[in-house]
Amino acid sequence: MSLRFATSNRHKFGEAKSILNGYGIKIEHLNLAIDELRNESCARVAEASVKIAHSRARKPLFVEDSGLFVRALNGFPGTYSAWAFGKIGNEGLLRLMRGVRDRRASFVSAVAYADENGVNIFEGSCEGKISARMAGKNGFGYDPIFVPDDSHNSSQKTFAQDGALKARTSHRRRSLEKFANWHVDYQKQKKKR
Ligand code: ITT
Repeated sequence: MSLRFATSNRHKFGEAKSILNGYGIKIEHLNLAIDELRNESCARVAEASVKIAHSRARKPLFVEDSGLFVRALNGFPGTYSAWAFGKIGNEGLLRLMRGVRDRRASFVSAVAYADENGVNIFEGSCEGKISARMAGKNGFGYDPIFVPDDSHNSSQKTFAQDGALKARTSHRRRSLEKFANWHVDYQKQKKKR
């Protein structure tokens, strides 16, 4: 069984490949340029994107929309995370957070799958904090400034410092696990019909 993942982000693809592999789901990369909907919800953005992708590819596929929601910034950059990262990067976000005591933030991921039966959405999130400074070289995007809340992370490592911590606790891990469990079951039901 092989599934198509439409994304322009090779890091997302790599993470999804290794997570879904654990469920026996193989994925293929589909590079489709999709203009994203402007909306503050990752689920709504993913839903709109997967409809466009499915209408073009006409094959079962999924997309993932994600973002970093910083509480003291009223959820910014949220669904504009990729754009904001390109404009101000981690340095800029740390500047916006200078002197801010409430450092809580969450990463959110929404996976949207579409086939001839319609669209299904799976969400996952990871709570954490924005660090005081950048640390670590792994991962991508905001990983060097995000410290997940995790009882095994007493040394307050960022995602970029601890790839195993990210693989275990990330927003993407959680949304994809929900998707994988559903998909395995869905395939079984389909075969019975
Ligand atoms: P596609 O839409 O083509 O899949 P994209 O990178 O543009 O790729 P999004 O629109 O979903 O994806 O933007 C998500 C951005 O949020 C991403 O580019 C990063 O800046 C940030 N982000 C999401 N997940 C992240 C993670 O696990 N680690 C670090 N930053 C992340």
